[in-house]
Formats: sequence, C-alpha cells, structure tokens
Amino acid sequence: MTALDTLRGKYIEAIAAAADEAALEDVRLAALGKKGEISLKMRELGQMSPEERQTVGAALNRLRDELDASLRARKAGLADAALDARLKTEWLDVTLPGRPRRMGTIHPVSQVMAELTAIFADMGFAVAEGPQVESDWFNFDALNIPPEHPARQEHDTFFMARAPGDARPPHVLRTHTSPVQIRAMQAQGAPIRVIAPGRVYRMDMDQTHTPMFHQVEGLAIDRDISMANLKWVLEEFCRAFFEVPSVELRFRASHFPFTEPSAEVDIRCSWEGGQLKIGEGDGWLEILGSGMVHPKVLAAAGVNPDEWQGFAFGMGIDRIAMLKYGIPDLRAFFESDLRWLRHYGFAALDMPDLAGGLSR
Ligand code: 2U9
Repeated sequence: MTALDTLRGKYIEAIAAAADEAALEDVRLAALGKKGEISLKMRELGQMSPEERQTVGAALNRLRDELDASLRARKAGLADAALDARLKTEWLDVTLPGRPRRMGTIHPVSQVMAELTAIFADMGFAVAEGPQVESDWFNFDALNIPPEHPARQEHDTFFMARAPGDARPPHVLRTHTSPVQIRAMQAQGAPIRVIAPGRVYRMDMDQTHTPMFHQVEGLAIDRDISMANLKWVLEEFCRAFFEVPSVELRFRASHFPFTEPSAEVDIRCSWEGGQLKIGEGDGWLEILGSGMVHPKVLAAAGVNPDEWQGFAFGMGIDRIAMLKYGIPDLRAFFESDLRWLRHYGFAALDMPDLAGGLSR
C-alpha cells in the first residue's frame, strides 16, 4: 500500500465518522486546508524529478478530487439529517382546531361606515376626507351661511382659541362634513361623485345628541344631474343598507342654505311590538336631508353653476346604525363599555361587501 493509499483510507474513514458539520469541517481543513496533509504533499512536488512529479502529481490531484467529492456528499447528508431532526421537534398538526383569541370587535359606527362606503362605492362614489378643524369660510361662508345667517347660531359651534391679540376669525370644529366636498370640488372640479363620512362636532348633549357625532354626506355634480337621480341613489342606498327587497321614500319640501330646492326624506316603516321594520307598514321615519346644490355653493367651490349642477345629501351615521341594529341609546356609542361592544360589536376581519351580504 502506498503512502497516498494510507492517506486516502484515513480521510475517507474520518469523513464517514464526522458526526456533524463542524467535525466535518475539521477533517476538510486537516486534509485539504492550506496547511492540510494533501496540500503539504502538493508542495513537495517541486522537489521531485519531472517524471516522478507527473505520476505523483496526478495521483494527488485524483485523491484531492475524491476527498473533495466525499466531503461534499457527507456535508449534504449531515444537512439532511439535521433538517430531519429539526422537523421532528418542530412539527405542527395543522388539522387541530384553532384556539380562538379575543381580538376585540368592530364598533357599530365603524361597521356602518364600512357598509355605506361599500354601497356608495358600488354606485361610483369615491370617499373624500378633510380636516376636522376648519376655517369658518369652509364650514359656513362657502356653504351659503354668511356671518349673520341664523344657521350659524343653530349649528352650536365649538370655536378654537386664538392667541391673544389675533383678530382673525377663529377656526371651528367642523359642524358638518360639507367643507370636505367644498375642498373636493376645489381640488377636482366637476364632474364629481364623492361621499364624505366622518366626525362632526356640535355643542349639544342630551338623550339624542352628543357633542361629537358622525355624518355621511354625498355629492354628485355633472351637466344634467337632477332630483330624479337623487331619488334613485337614495332608494338604492336604503334598500342595500337596510338589506330589504324594497323601500319607499317620501320627499318633504324643506330648507337648507346650501341646497335649493331642499327636501327632507322619510322612509316607510312599521313599529310592530316595538320592533322597527323598514320598507313596510303605515309609519314614516325621517332619515336624511337632501337637495340640489345651491348655485352660490358651486361658485364658492370654483365650479361654474351655469355649466354644472347636482345633488347633495346628508345623514347621521349614529342614527342609521341605531335604526339598523336596534341600539336604543345613542350615548352608549361613546362610552367604550367593553361588555356593550361585545354585545353590539361585529367580528373583526369580516368587513362588509355587497357580494358577501353586508352585515352577514
Ligand atoms: C355641499 C353642498 C351641499 C349636504 C346636506 C343635509 C341636506 C342634511 C343633516 C342630516 C342629518 C345633517 O347629520 S344631520 O343632522 N344634513 O339635512 N345635508 S343637504 O349638502 C351639501 C353638502 C356639501 C358642497
């Protein structure tokens, strides 16, 4: 047996005996590392005669390649074994039933906002948002409510403090979401179709009023939009929102500074045994206000009223949430009572869409 055969036997055995990747690396360094036995033998070739160098050199190359291949094969085998061992300790039975965790619930107001957004999106309305602290121009003047207009007092406005000596009119907490549509028209012009859901503020607090509440307003402006379009959109909305096959709406003439003509809208309903049923019966329930946008409001928002016209409407989100889900007390919405939320809240991750049935 030659010296190389002995070397080969030693390392093939050591490779097979290496118990893990670290031990295998030690074997590799001892054989093929810079100062490894094979590498040292390669260096000795320089002192050999050309004939000897040719045969010993070729034999050393073969041995190096063989050990290299053997090291790689063993390394792959050890990695497979390590992975098998890990998988044995980390296995998971995916057929086990889930362990439900308390995730909290969706507040009825958020649920209703998501529902109405889905319904109006389906009719081509985009969602517009804007600041809750507004200048009095956006909240009042642009909406045809000049300083001396009685509606300014009726809005029970919260005013923001100004620095002493600052004579400019104070900013206000928006009393309706209408300034959002003024901003949307300024930014986008006409035609436009948006809804503006969000928080609004009025200094009022009793059984049916809270100082912060939620509104959704809608706006559709084009060249020939009429009250007929308004009627269809509101009927479609009410049918989808209350999840009934049909609804009947009644338009009563009214007055708002920002619309002309204006109408308050009632929905047919019954109150059998204290249970509200929408779409049937002899009763009427007021649910929203609406009208054709006043030409002065269009002009204030930079839209030419000789060219464009359209409708607007507004409704209280808290109120329609109470009607749909049978919630008796408005103030409970704002008390953050976890037991109440567990009762009236909605499953998280179960957001409404028209295809899936709004409230499931
Ligand atoms: C622009 C032009 C017109 C929005 C409208 C009403 C009628 C209305 C109330 C319903 C219940 C407020 O929450 S509530 O108290 N709103 O009756 N809102 S028309 O009219 C607009 C809005 C924006 C640019």
